[in-house]
Amino acid sequence: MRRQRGVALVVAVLLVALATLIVASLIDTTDLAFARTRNLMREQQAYAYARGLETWALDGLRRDHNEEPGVDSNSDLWARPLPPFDVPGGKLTGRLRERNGCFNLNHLVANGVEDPIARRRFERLLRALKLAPDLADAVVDYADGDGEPAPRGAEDMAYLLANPPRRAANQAFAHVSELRLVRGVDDETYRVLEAQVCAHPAESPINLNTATPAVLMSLVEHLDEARARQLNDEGRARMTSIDAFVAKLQQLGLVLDGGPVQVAVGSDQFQAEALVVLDGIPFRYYSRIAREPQGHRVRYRSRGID
Ligand SMILES: [Ca+2]
Ligand SMILES: [Ca+2]
Repeated sequence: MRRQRGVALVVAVLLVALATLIVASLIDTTDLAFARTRNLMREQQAYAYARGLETWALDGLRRDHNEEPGVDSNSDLWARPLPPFDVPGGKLTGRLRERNGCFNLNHLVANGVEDPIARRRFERLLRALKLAPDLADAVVDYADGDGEPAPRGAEDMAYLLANPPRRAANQAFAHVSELRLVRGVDDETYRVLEAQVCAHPAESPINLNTATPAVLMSLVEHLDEARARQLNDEGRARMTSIDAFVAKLQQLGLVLDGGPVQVAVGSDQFQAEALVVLDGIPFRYYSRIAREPQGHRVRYRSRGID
């Protein structure tokens, strides 16, 4: 009799435990569903704010272009970050950056064939970054139209033997991260290069006002880092013509290698960035904007990473 009462007690305790578990999981599911719905709503809201900021950025770029066409620098009005301001549910900040201060990888190959001026400049960039200049062979091979490897280069045969097997793209770079696929570009090389190169349309020039010291060194033979930093003026350089840059070089006894090709004092690639924080949840949005003869166009949008 005592044993039966003992079993009944254990069963009762187990039932109570089970019931508690079920109720707890029900509450948890409700909380989770509530959180999920709130997050979805906040995401929609954040996206709407980011699109608003994009419109602000496009408007600013249009006005800037009308005021002084063809000249852009980091001291322009559009380059000032938007101070944080309150919106229902949180805070919003934004900024606009130009993206022409880099070496455009797509200058290296024109109509499927290596461009000798861009090739020389790229080799100088590699030297300025303390990387092997013959890496240029593999980068050009990856993008040029033929299947003939340069002496230190690599085409399909080398890539098909790689693990995993792949092929040379034999076309323009779509994104800088494609460099990771090029033979000889290891993690460290990529990390160094990524900060100095871009993969814009081939006609997109290097902006001399925003070019980093390393990119300036790529354009001029014998330009050392100290003088490149002087020309860059800590990112605040503001020349209104290519001639002004050439004149500064002349004072230093230097010349712009290749002449005024693939360079400019204006930008045609921009990035609008929005950071929206709602209920403590951060949302980051990026819009790539191209300045084209017919106007400004959003090339692509991304969230989280640029
Ligand atoms: Ca090729
Ligand atoms: Ca080739």
